[in-house]
Amino acid sequence: MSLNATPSGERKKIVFLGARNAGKSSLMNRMINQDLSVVSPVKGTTTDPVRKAMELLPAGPVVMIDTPGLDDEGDLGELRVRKALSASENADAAVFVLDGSGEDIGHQAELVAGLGQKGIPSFFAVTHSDVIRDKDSLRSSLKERAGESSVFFVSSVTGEGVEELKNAIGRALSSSDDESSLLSGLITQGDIAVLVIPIDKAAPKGRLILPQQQAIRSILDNKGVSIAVKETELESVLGILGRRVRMVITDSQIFRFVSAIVPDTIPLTSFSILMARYKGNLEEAVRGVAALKSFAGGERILISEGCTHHRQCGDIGTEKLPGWIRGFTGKDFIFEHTMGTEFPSDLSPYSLIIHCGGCMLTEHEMKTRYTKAGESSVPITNYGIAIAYLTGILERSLGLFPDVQALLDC
Ligand SMILES: Nc1nc2c(ncn2[C@@H]2O[C@H](COP(=O)(O)OP(=O)(O)OP(=O)(O)O)[C@@H](O)[C@H]2O)c(=O)[nH]1
Ligand SMILES: [Mg+2]
Repeated sequence: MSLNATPSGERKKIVFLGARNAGKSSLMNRMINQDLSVVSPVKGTTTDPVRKAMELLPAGPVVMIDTPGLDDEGDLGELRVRKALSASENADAAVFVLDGSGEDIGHQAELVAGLGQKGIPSFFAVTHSDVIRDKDSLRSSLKERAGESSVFFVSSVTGEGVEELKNAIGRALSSSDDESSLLSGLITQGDIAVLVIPIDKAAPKGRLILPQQQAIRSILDNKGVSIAVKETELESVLGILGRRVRMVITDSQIFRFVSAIVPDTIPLTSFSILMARYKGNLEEAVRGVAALKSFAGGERILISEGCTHHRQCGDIGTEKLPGWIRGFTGKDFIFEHTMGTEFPSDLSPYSLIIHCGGCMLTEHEMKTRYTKAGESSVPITNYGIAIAYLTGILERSLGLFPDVQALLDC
């Protein structure tokens, strides 16, 4: 990812869903003004989700996702349908694409029934409007499933209705945007935040990682002062600034080292804890980590990362966390790992899920994963909270959030 690009986790996802040949790819191509997805009269042309990042005003950065048809058949077809459904699970808006020139609009609408009830803005795009004769009867047959305002007659040939649909999606996504950021409510004008950023061999060459960038940006947005140091410079900076420092934010992996340097009078937290709060799952993650206390040994623990990176020697997910857990509990466990968009559909074999901070996933995607864990009654936590817990400083690192800190006594 380039430094100027919007992180994928900050892009709202718009997914196009419908039967094969409904015109999903044609419509997405028309909306992005580009022949990106292959279009053909053959059913099942799109076999994998196709993504296109763009700016959609007034919502801002979005990613459009074309998907395979939901009525695909056979073993491969089933796999494709699963991919389309998984793209829809993580979407922030859904466009249900129906071929208005086909006889079976009711059946097509049936295919997407239920997918729109996830509390995300949904739109019915009736394609082929250039050849539809009786729009009124189609509109009334869709009325029961969709409000009048969310049905759009579009033509990917003439462009009819496409701008209107784009504007409606842009408006719906912008109104669901709450403008919050990593440090919202924690920093006010003039506050000094010291960020402790280790530059070790795990640090990417020549740049900062996303939670660090987002913290700096959020401090600037809130008119605060951000001072970034390596752990080796922390003591001298605190010596100069003293109690004028509003808070110290550190990388979780050097939590214990940093905690020994930062006086108790200065609140200390981590990028992971801020990220969990931002993504709306801090409380659950704090509750989830406590499960470790009750393990007998031999339990299955899933360690899941939202991004895909090259595994290094001493990798946090595959090596460090399992090592710390064994050390803390004195017991051994079965550790399993997933990366990127892959996440098990059946969570029942697991006794605990430890997820990364999820900076590459949207808030919606993270919430979906937390919801799935909750539905399967599997405790879930995140890397930073697990590390803080295993190193005995979770209570201190939650000092900025007394309500959540109180959960530790439960
Ligand atoms: N006249 C007309 N033809 C269209 C329109 N939209 C799509 N088509 C045609 O319908 C056929 C199917 O379009 P696609 O965009 O490939 O449909 P799809 O839903 O992506 O299909 P799969 O990838 O197979 O699931 C192609 O021959 C398109 O040219 C439209 O608005 N008007
Ligand atoms: Mg297609």
